[in-house]
Amino acid sequence: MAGLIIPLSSVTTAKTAARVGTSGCGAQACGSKAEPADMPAALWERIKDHPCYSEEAHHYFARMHVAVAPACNIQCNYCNRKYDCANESRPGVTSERLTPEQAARKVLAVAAKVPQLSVLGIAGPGDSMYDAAKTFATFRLVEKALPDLKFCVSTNGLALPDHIESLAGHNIDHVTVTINMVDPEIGARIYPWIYFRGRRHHGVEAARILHERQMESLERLAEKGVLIKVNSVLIPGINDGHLAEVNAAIKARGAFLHNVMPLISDPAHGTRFGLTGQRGPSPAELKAVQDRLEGGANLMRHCRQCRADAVGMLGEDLSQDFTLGKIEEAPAYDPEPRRLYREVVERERADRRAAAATATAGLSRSSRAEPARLVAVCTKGGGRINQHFGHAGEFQIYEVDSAGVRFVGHRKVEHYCQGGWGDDDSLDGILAALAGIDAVFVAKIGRCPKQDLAKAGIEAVEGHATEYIETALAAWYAQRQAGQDRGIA
Ligand code: CLF
Ligand code: SF4
Repeated sequence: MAGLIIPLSSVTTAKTAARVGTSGCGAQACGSKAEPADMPAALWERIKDHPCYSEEAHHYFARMHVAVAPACNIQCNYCNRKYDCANESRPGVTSERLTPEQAARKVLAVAAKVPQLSVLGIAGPGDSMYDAAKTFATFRLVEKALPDLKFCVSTNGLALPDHIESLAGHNIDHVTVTINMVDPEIGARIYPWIYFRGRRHHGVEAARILHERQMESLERLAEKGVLIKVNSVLIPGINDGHLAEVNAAIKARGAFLHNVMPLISDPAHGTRFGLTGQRGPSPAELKAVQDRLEGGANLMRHCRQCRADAVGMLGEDLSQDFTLGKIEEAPAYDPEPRRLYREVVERERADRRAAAATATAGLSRSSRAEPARLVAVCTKGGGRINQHFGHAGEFQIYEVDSAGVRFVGHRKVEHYCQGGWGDDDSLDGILAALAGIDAVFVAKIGRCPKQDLAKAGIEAVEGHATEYIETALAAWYAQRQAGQDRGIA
């Protein structure tokens, strides 16, 4: 465990190494770029430290899930829960199931080592509300020791209407409901069955019951003032053309955020979709659907589709460092590092916002319209370019044009650097993941991968190490605009 402590200085010098459900727990508007000026102060207070509800917060704060809810009351064609898997990073996977008491111990152990921790979520590996007794017992134990932690649950919504009062009573302010359809005919292609009121229902009838319970959940949560996020799994050919209707329906019922996630489909996972060849969307297809939804319910674009026992920053997975065998019986917890960390972050994010505003203001002044560019960034957190190319387990993707710099997603990759040397197989995968990208911003990169990127038409940009992402990207884009203005780009 020694060496796991993530230092406060990570915010400015980037020492956080980074890599990271039920249907997942797992914006350009609130989810992605919201700032205090975009909303009432009281609302900002509720989301500003939540790494899923605020895109800005995900550069600074961590969440953890405890896998106390193994049972589920529906079957999704994209789900196959695994309980002993350390290698897969996707919803429904966990290394071990916990009792509420074990979970509370684990939360204390993580809080003692990870000052970024701000949220405890229960996201399976089954359904947090079907297994509601374990979910609530866990929160009861944790709230005594860590009263400043935000609580979050993720659910398919079928059992949710039965627990609305209890959620409010436990101060659970953030609820995610996975809603993939509002048309039961489409639902029947996603859900083979549900278990409701003591019996199984199949096909369209099952999907209709689920739909009605999900809509009732949204309406009643909204009445209580709970912040609702809706997750939708984008399934090409099944609901890709339907998600605009879902977006409109959830917005009408008070959802705060809509998170459209790509279907993860692989025969090796043993899911029905994986075994029958249903493919997931490409990054470009995902972005196209998300772009089409702009203007409706606020979009979240930074979801990492976490494991049911995920620990750390969203792009990071420390879960294997906090298995039961590695944590103490009674972890010692000092709240001071987390308090100090939040102070540092408040200063840092204000500085970053000011720097970004200045940098992007210059972009709109160019007389020539340079086309929008897609840029990949290597970052370990803090909103800075602070990671070597070879160490990246994911790239954060930004779109830059004369209107500014916008976060649009992330792409996971295998590390290029494998203990001191570069891996050509990984590089092939990285180049495929970077399809459509114009430039990669890195803290450092070796000569060989730089040349290979150049051959693929991707510029590796090294000159902005440790700078804020927005500042660096705006400067790079402004240079291209200047070239356009001089007729040389
Ligand atoms: Fe967990 Fe979900 Fe709460 Fe976040 S995750 S229960 S809202 S604390 Fe976040 Fe993970 Fe995406 Fe979920 S990145 S899968 S959206
Ligand atoms: Fe799996 Fe149940 Fe979540 Fe569907 S709702 S993804 S079946 S755990």
